[in-house]
Amino acid sequence: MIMGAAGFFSTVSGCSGDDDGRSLQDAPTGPLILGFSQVGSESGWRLANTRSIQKAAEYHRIDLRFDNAEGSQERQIAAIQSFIDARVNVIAFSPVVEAGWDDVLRRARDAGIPVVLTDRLIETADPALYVSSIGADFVAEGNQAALYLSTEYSGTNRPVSVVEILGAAGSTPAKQRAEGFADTVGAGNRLKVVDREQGDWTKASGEKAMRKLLRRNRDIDAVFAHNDEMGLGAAAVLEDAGHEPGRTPKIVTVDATKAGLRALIDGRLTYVVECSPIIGQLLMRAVIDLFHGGKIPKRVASEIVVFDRTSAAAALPDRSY
Ligand code: GYE
Repeated sequence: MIMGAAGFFSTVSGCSGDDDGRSLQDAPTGPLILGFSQVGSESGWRLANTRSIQKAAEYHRIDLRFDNAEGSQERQIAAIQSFIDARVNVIAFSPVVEAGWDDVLRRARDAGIPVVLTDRLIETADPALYVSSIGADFVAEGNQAALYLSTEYSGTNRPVSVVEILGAAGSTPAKQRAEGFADTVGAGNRLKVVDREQGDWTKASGEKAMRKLLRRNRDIDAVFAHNDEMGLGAAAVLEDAGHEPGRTPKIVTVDATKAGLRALIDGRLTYVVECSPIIGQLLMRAVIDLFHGGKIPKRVASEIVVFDRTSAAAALPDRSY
């Protein structure tokens, strides 16, 4: 178990590197040069993730070449190629979507540059294209959201109508939170996801999605929004429509940003599942170990933390994001 800056992360077996876990790469003489391609600036979570990576690189005196793709896969691929051309020592990135990375990652491998995935995953037939992935268990986050609602309605003997606002299409958190939520809903006989609408992680997309869901559905007992921003957008629309968001309907979100926890304390959200963005130290640890003989776990996953109104009030003063 590794203690990250904002919680515990556990490693999964299958260390990269040769048998005794010796260094995969010969250590460079000067500072390590890390090329990092970030998804964008779409949410409070993402801004905290960027700050965590930049602060950790500075702390460890790693030369960080940082590119913000502002949501474009094409720009992420171009940034990774530029890191290859600049012959950085190591590349890391959070893939905006799962598909379409094999070609550029093969070029990184051909150039002898190891790649670390952060936050999200890629679809590939060749998992050797990256040495490690550091991020949250998004399926478990979806499980946890549905488990909360299932428990809340355990005394109800009627079907409970849930609507879902999805994160950006094709991204690991959107796919896996939906998968985890559906698995737990399907395991019971009370909750029913009666409708879904596509969002893109922003508050505006949550507002737009909730307006459409309200037009299509008369009775909504609960909303599951894949992140705080979309949940807050949904709450604003519900409030304008005369509902009491957080109570009728209940609203469950993921991330646990300060804005999310404040809304939880105010009663406008009902339950929040944490997904820690503070992975900078873990990334730099992996980068340093890659060149200085440490063992590189193939997977480092964060533990699940959940918040209700009481625990949010206790946690908020010390929140770093
Ligand atoms: O939930 C959302 C951000 O990849 C886990 O992306 C991250 C997600 C997070 O925009 O707020």
